[in-house]
Amino acid sequence: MTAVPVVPGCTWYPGYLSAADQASLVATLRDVMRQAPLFQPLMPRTGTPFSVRMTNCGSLGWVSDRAGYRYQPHHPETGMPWPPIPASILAVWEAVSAYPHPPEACLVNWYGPGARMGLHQDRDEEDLAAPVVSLSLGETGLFRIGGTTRGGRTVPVKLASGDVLVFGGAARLAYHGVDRLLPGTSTLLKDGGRINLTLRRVTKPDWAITTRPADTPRLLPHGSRATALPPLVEGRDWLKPALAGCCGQLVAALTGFIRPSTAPAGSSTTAMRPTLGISSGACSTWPPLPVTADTARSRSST
Ligand SMILES: O=C(O)CCC(=O)C(=O)O
Ligand SMILES: [Mn+2]
Repeated sequence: MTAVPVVPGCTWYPGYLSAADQASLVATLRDVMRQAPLFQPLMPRTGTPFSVRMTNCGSLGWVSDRAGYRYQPHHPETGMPWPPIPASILAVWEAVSAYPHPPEACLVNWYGPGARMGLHQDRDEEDLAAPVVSLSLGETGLFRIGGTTRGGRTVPVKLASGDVLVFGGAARLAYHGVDRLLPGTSTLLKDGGRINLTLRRVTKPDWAITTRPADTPRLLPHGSRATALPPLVEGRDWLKPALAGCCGQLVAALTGFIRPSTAPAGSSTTAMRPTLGISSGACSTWPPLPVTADTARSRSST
C-alpha cells in the first residue's frame, strides 16, 4: 500500500480498498443505513441544516442539533442503539491506526450534489491520543487539511473512492474539510455522490484491556494497570515507553501488546487490505501538492 505524508501526523493511503472491497463495503453500509437511517444534522443554535446527511454505527454516534455537537448511544430519530461497526471497517482501523483499542464511533457522511463540509476540528472526543481514520467511497472529494489554528494554510488532497486518510498526533486537531465533490468521478454509488466514514475513539480506554488483531481482549494481571502501561503518544511510538524498562517489557510480553507492523496472515486485518496497488485519480496529484491559503470557515452546510 502506498503511504503519502500530507502534513505531520496525517497520512494518505490512495486506493487502499480494491474495487471489490469497495462494492462489498457499500452493500454493508446499505444494511447499516437500513437499521440507522440517514438523518439531517443541524447547526448548533441556528438550526441551519448541514448539506451532508449522516448516520452512525458503533457504540457511540456523533450527532449535531440545536443543542450542540455530541456523542450519544442512540439514533436521534428512531431512538434505537446504533448498529455495530461492521468487521470489515474495524479491520481498516486495525491495519492503519497503530492504536490498540477499537473505535467507538463510525460516522457515515452522505454527500449528495453540492454538499460540502466547512473547515473544522474533530474535538468532541475525550481520547485525543487515538487518530481519526477516514475512508472515502464514491465521487472524489476535494479535501483540505491544515494546522491547528483556524485560518492557517491548508494542503489539498483529492480523496478518491477507496482512499483512506489517517490523522493523529500533531494532526489530530488539525482543521480540515471538504470543499466540494468532483461529479462523475466514480460509478460506485448508483446515484452518484460520496460516502465518507470517519472512525473515532471517543472515550479514554481502560488500559487494563488491550486488543490485538483477530484476537479477543486480553486482561492484564490484576493490580498491574496503573504503573506498567505506557502513555499514549503518536503512532507506534507508544510502544517505546513500554520497551524502555523491563517492567514494560514484561507487561508487553504478558499482554501480547507488541503488534506486528503488518497483519499476520489469516488475521482479520487482511480482509480489507488492498489486493493490488490500485491507482486512483488521487495519486496523480502527488507530488507536489499545492498549498493554499484558507479562509476561516466553520463547520457548516453553506
Ligand atoms: O468527508 C470527509 O472526508 C471528512 C469528514 C469529516 O471531517 C467529519 O465528518 O468530521
Ligand atoms: Mn472532521
